[in-house]
Amino acid sequence: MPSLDAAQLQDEVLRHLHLSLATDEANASDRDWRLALSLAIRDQAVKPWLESESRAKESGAKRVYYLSMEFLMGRLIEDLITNLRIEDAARNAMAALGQDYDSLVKREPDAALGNGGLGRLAACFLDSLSTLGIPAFGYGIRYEHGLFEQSFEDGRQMEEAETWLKAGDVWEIERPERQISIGFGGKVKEISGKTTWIPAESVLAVTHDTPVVGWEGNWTNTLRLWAARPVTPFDLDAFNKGKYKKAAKAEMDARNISRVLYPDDTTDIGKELRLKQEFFFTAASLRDLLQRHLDEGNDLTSLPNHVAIQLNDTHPAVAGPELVRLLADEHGMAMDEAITTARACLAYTNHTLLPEALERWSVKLFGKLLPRHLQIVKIVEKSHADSTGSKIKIIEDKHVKMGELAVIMAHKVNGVSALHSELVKENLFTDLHATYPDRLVNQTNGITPRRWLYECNPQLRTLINDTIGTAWPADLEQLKGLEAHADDDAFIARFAEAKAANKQRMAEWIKHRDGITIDPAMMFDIQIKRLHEYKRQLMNLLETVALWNDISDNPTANWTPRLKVFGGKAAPGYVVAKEIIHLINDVAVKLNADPKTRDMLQVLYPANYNVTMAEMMIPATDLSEQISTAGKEASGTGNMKFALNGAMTIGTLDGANVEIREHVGAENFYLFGLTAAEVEERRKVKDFAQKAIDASPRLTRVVEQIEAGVFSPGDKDRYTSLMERLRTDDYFLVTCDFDDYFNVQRTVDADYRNSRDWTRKTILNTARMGWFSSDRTIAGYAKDIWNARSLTKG
Ligand code: 26V
Repeated sequence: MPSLDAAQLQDEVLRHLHLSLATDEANASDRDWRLALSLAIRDQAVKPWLESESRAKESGAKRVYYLSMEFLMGRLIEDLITNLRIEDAARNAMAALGQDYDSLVKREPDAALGNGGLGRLAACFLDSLSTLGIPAFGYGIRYEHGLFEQSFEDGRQMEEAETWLKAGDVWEIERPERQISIGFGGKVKEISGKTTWIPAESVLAVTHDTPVVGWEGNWTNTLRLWAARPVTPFDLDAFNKGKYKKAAKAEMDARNISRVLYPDDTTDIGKELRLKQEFFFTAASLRDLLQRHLDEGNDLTSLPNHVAIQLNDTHPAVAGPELVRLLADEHGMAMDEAITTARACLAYTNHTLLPEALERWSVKLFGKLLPRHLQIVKIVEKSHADSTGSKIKIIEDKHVKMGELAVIMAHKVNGVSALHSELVKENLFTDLHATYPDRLVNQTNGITPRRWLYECNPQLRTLINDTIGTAWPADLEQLKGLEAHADDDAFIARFAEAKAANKQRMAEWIKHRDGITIDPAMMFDIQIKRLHEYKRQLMNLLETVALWNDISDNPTANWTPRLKVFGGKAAPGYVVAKEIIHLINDVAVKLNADPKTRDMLQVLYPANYNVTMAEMMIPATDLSEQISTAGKEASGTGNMKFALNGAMTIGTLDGANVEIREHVGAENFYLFGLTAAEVEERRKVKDFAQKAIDASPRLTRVVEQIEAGVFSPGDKDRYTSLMERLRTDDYFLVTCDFDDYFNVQRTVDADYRNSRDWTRKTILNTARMGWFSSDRTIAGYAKDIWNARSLTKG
């Protein structure tokens, strides 16, 4: 493990302040200090990084290539400091320089190159791959603009471009000499007996590398992001003729490919650019890894011994035909062998069953951008049909179905929780599962305990260290050792103190950020995640209004004071989700102003939820809301973060909730709602939603209040269509689960008042969540899917 003391680090920071940033102590800005510290820390990562790469090379071991459109990294500074174990040195060095370490660290912008769970999972996986010492690259796109910034105007969501690169990314190493030309469009020709794709246009993919340091700095992998640049900087001839726009057009078109992360792809506009993004980073990554394989003196037949390519959803599924094309057309391998070789390298993870999120490209667009790939898709489809007799098509209704393509081109396909993987087999790829019975498997998601406990919850970290020692961050099952203390009064008191301190920290943060006062003595009931109907933020809100009604009717009863917290962004084109955001904000205004109830119930919706906000809120949570319609949330990973940090969960039998409940014990989990099978049955009942509303006086009252404009004074009809949808088209069964949810919430109220027993339950949650470390998940992938090994562990 690299080590350096505060004095050495102080010298390094000053050196960077002077030589890299050309300033001095008297003139340095906060940004200068942050960058100087970051550069000094990055330096510490370089030697182990280079050593890891050369060890990987010498060993000839298999490398894992994780292809993902999204990496939701958040801030990196604390991650590196923690993993390099130089926390004290960093803190003391900055103090000696008269700088406040905590406020400097907070100035780093989040790298928000992802939308939600899928992108954050990729980031946790990188952390675990390095911690486990498995040689790996994360491959993705260096978006100039990450996920949009959200603000609220009169309760409505507004979006603005995000600018994380404004002050430069201090962690990346740009390698301008390492660039790969990527083609689009054009024609396929036979040239001296060889099938050759001649693209009509090309762009360059330029390498940007970021070190990913594992726990204790024992191994460092690379996150390699591609930026799109023009082949020729600009058209000098056009420029000299005064045609400035024309002169710059090629550059703009090229740069647009890595300009912005797609916040959704529900609309037709941008479809072509999205497909270009997918092919751009996939093709660059494949060429890069093939070159490495050949440079290391291997031949292509041995590719599957050295290369495991994981497709994070279907976004990089064009890797199938592209790898076949590279092997067959460019390296002369026979087509059948190319398909077999590619399949032995490729594996695919499915992250959703939602039909609107399953990628399909029109044959017209696909063939226009990737004419040779369309031919190869047809060859693959035919070879699949010939060898298996299967009738499943990749191309159907004039669309290329990327899910089917990925299953047929992969040797293993996994879902992300036990329940979801079963549903993938039963409902999504039913016929393909029958054809390839060993292909579909499960790897339940996990989270990195370094970021999601050690770093974000120093209070609890210290208590755990004091109780079971310090080896748990790399071996999370050791948390089991806390169980023995679950009945120990002194330990219970310290656990409760840690929670209280985290709630206090969150209260100060929101006061400072938004000027809002919240009371840390209330129960913090938190739902933070993307806004989507299936996640049912609306049900949570309806329950909030129902509770408000009950409190208003009987304000002197013995209520358990609650703070309801919402956080999350809606896709800019997702109208219903945006109406729900508006309604949450409208309800917040009304309830928070009600003198009769506001000491018992308050609603908070801080704008612009991101990884950093999650790190603040999760440790402060008493109750975690995981209330999706059963069968719809593939896994969830937020659910794991909350339970690990000692929150109780109220949730449905969905995604990884099922396994969380099994691990923490049914008595330590608030379960409600229909099961996935019951959901399917209920949908068949005529007018099920209206019937459920009619059967529930509480729900009826709430819906009628919203319809009457109680929360939108002066604009009575604001939520008419939202409520109409609830009554007649409640696809996610908010109405059917409402009463059960409301009632279980009252059990939560009662239990929370018995604070000793409540804390005991939350301790058992933390103690029993060790299995949900992403180290366990990655070890599972390595064994069952990649056949990859660790170079640091025996
Ligand atoms: C994408 C889209 C795009 C079009 C509009 C509707 C829609 C709905 C959902 C999605 C999700 C795409 C895939 C995804 O992010 N899945 C999430 O993956 C997490 C990591 O495996 C998992 O924990 C979440 O349950 C799952 O939703």
